[in-house]
Amino acid sequence: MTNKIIYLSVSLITFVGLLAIGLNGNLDKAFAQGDKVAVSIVPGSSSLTKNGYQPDPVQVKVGQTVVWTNNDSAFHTVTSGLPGQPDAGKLFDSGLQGPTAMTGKGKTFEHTFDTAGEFDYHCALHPALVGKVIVS
Ligand SMILES: [Cu+2]
Repeated sequence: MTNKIIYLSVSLITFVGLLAIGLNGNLDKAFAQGDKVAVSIVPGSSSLTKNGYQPDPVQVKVGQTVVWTNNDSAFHTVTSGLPGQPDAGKLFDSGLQGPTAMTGKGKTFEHTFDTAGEFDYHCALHPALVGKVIVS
């Protein structure tokens, strides 16, 4: 009788433990999937020299994903680096064509930042439109 109680207790504790590990794993996964930070390309940003991307700078943690949404009626890009620099577009670029091109309102582009640092970016069509991502 005592052995049976011990057996049932150990089984129950093991079951609860595995359940907790399973739930915890799923929660971690759900958090990682939802770990996105939004930046808006605001209406009228074609003629703005600051705060065309909002917030600016945007602060994120290593591993987080920035999701830019074009809330303007004009075509914009999210292009890494500063305008005219040799490394422009090397790290990320929504581009001028293809599925990631932010041709109009509601278009989104995202990039996951895997290393800490400060990352300038700009719009290839409106070089005065610049922003920065600070990853810590
Ligand atoms: Cu633009």
